[in-house]
Amino acid sequence: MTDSITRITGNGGETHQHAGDDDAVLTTNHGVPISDNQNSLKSGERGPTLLEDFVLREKIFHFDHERIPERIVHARGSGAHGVFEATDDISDLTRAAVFTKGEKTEVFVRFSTVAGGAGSVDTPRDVRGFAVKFYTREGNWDLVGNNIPVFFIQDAIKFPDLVHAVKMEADRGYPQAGSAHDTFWDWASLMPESTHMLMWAMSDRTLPRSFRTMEGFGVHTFKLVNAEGKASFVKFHWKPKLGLQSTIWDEALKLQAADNDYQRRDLFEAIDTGAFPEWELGIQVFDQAFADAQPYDVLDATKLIPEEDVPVRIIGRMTLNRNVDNFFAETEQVAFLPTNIVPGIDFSNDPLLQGRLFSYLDTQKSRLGTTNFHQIPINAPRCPFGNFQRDGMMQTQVPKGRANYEPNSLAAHGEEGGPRESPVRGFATANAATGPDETGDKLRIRAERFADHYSQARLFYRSQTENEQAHIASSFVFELSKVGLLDQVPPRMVANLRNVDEDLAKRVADGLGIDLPPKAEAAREPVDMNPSEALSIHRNMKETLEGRAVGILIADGTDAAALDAVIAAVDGAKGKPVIVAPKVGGATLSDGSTRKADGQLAGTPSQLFDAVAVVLSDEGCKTLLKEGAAVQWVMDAFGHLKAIGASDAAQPLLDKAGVEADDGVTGLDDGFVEAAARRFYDREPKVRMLA
Ligand code: HDD
Repeated sequence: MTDSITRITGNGGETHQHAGDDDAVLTTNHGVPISDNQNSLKSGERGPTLLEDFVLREKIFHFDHERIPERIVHARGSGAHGVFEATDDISDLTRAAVFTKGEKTEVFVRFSTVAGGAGSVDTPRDVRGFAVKFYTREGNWDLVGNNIPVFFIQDAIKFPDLVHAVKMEADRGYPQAGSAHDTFWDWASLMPESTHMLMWAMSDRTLPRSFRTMEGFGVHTFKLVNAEGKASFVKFHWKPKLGLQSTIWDEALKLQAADNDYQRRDLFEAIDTGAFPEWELGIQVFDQAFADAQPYDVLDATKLIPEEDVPVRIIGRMTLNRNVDNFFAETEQVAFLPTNIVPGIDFSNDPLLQGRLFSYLDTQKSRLGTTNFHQIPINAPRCPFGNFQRDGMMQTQVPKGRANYEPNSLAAHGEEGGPRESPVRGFATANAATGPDETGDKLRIRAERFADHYSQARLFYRSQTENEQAHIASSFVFELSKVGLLDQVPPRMVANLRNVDEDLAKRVADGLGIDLPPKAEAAREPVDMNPSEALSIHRNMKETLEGRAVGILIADGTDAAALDAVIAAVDGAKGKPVIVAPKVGGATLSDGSTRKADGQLAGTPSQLFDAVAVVLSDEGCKTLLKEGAAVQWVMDAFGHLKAIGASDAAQPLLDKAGVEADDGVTGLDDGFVEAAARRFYDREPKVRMLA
C-alpha cells in the first residue's frame, strides 16, 4: 500500500539542504529536524490531516501571528543603518559624548510617511518622518523629527484629533493616505494654529524626490547642557548633501502609479550601490534672552526660528551605509522614543514635546507586546546597560544572583550587588522647575505668546519663489476641491488664508470658483517678518546629477556610439543611466549589437527619472510615433519640467509630444548633462494652469 503513495516533494524528492552545508537542516522552532516540508501528515493517502502533526501546527501557528499592530501614525517607513561623526567641538555647549569632536556613533534611521498604512504608497502629499536613533556610548538618543520644522498643533492633547481627522475616514475606510478629504480640512479649517504647518504641507516639501533630498528637523526646542550644568536652547537640523529636491504634484500622482515603492527603492538601491546618503547635522543655539525677545514663543512647535536670526552651525555628519538585513526585525521593530535622551541633552517645556514623552513608550508596548522591547537587537543600547527592572513577557536576559533591589548590601557578603546610580555620569535634568512659569496655579491654558497663528505662515509663503507660491496655491485648490460634502469648509479655510496673504487667498478662492469670504478673525494680528531664503526649496537645490537618474529611451536602430556617449557622460557626472526600450530584451543598435534594456517602456514611465535622453534613429522614431507610451514618456518629461536631450532623428516624437524649445531641450552632446542637473520651473506656465 505505502509503495503506491507518490511523495510530492516539489523538488524531485531531494532533501532541503544547502549544497555543501550539512548543518543547514530545516528544523522546527525547537530544533527538531524536519524530513518533509511539502506534505502534512495524513491518515491514509486521501484521509484527514492529523492533529499530531506538530510540524504543520507550529508552521501555521507562527504564520498566523506574523503581523504586529502597525504604527498609529508613520506606519509606512524605510530604515537604514549608518554612522554619525561629530565634526566640531561643542564641549562649551554640551557634555554629550556623541558630540565629542571625532566621535563616531552608530545610528539607525527610519523615514516614513505619516497618514498611510504600512502597505500604502511612498508618494502621497504627506509630511515625512525623519527619526534617528543614535546608539551612543552613554545610551540611546532618539531624535524623532520630521522633514518640516514646525507642526500642526501646539499641545499634545490635540494629537489624537489631528490624526483621526487626517487618517482614513472612520466610517468608510478611505482615503488610505493623503489629506485631500473632508475630515482633515474640516478639522484644519477650525484650527488656526495649524495654518503655518499647512503652508509647508501644501508646498513641495511634502513631495520629496527622495529621502536623500530632504531636510530633517528635531522641530522642538531642546536644551544642550555642558559639564558645568549650563543649559542653552537648541534646535536640530539635518541638511542633505545632495541638496533639496522635490517632485511636482502631477509627477507625484503618476509616480504613485509607476512605483508604489519609489522612495523605499531609491534608498535601498543607493545604499546597495555604495552611493551612501549623507546629511550634515546643524544646530541653532540661543539663550533665554533671545527667546524672550522674540514675538513668538520658542516652546511653540508651530514656530521656527529663521536661520537669518540664528544661523545653523554644522556640528556633524551622518552617513547611511548599510541596508537592513531583515525588514521586520529592524525597520518594523525599531522603537523610537523621544524619551531616549542622554546626559548633555535635555527636553524643553514645549507642551507638544512633553506629551510625546508619554506617548511613544506607551505605544511601543502595544506594538511590540512587551515592556522588554528594549531587548530586541535593533532597540538595545550598544553600551552596557543594567538596572533592577525584572521579568515581564519575553524577558530574554538572564540576570544572575539575588540583587533585584536597591539599595542592597549583598556585596558585603561577597555576592553581586548590581549597578549603582552615578550622580557624576548620570543624566540630570537641566533646570529644576524654579521659574515663575513652572510654579503657580495648575491651569489648562496656553501662554499668550502662542496666540499668533499667521505671521510665520506669511513668512513661509513670502519666502518662496513665484513657482513655489503657485504650487502652494494650487495644492490648496486641489485639496479643498476634494472636500465633498462639507460646503462650509473651503470658505472657512480661505477665510483663514486671508490672514496669511490676500493674494494667496484670492488665488485659492478663484481656483475653487467661490467668492472670497470675509477674513477670519485672528487671535492676534499677524506681523510681517523678513523673508528667509532657507525656507525655499528652489533656492536650496544643487545643480548636480549625483544621486539622480537619467532615463535613456532607445529602439531598434539607435546609434551605438551616440548611446555610449550619453551613458558615459551621465556616468561621468555621477548620475545613474537607465536604458528604456520597447522590449526589455533590448534593441538592435546601428552596429548590429543588441543592447539590453533596464526597463520596458510601458512599465518604466519618465516620471521615474530626473532627466531623459531620447536616442532614436529615423526608423526607431517612426516606430515609436505609433506607441502611446513613448509619446507620453516624452510629454511627461516635458510637463514635469525635466531636461530632454534628443538625437536629431527623435524630433518628430518630441513634436508629437508637444515639446517646445527651451534651455532644457538640448541635443545629445550639446549641454545635455549640464541641463540634466536642473529642473526648468520657468517652463511651467507653458504646460499647466496653476492657481
Ligand atoms: Fe509622533 C511616531 C514624529 C508629534 C505620537 N512620530 C512618530 C514617528 C515620527 C514622529 C518620525 C515615526 C517613528 C518611527 O519611524 O518609528 N511626532 C513626530 C514629530 C512630532 C510628533 C516630529 C511633532 C513635533 N507624535 C507627536 C505627538 C504624539 C505623537 C504630539 C502624541 C501625543 N508618534 C506618536 C506615536 C508614534 C509616533 C503614536 C506612532 C508609532 C510610534 O510612535 O512609535 O506614539
